[in-house]
Amino acid sequence: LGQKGATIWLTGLSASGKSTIACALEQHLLHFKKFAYRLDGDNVRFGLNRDLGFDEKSRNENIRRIGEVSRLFTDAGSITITAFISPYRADRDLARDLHNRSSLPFVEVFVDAPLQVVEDRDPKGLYKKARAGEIKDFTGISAPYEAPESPEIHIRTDEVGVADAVRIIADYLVAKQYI
Ligand code: GGZ
Repeated sequence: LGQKGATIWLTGLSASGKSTIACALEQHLLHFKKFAYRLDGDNVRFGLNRDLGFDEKSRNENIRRIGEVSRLFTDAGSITITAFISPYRADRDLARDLHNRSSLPFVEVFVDAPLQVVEDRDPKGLYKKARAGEIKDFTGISAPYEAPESPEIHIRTDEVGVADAVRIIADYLVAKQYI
């Protein structure tokens, strides 16, 4: 296969740009014949985790399972890209520990945009609904987001475009010899 696998763990608010960067990064890696696989809400929250909601316990379990699945993919040699809010530091650290115990690379990427920016973007109108009290436990409004304190990579998506974000992550993977 010529590659050992690594988990690229994107974390950030809704509408921060996680899915966009995850898709573009996956395409970039596949273009260079790297085995990449993306885990996001569409293929996880509607399948494996369809029994889970958005209260704190459900999010803990969501991230625990995604951590386990990403470890398996990465153990199989994939560049595994996860795109979940993953708002709790302890949950992300558990996923990291799981990888560390198997000597598998784990790259935490803080996909960072100020709340005001993501609220202005509001592509699905979810922030508006959350402000109106129509969605409870909404991250950034009525549920916490614990920003990473020492992520491997920090990208401000209100300042850096998608192509540059992909380049920053890909350059990191090359520098670390993960690809
Ligand atoms: C946050 C919510 C909520 C609540 C539904 N809080 O922007 P989106 O729509 O497409 O992505 C968000 C997604 C978050 O799911 P995750 O699995 O990434 O969350 S976590 O890691 O915290 O478990 C949003 C939508 O689901 N969504 N209700 N209350 N986001």
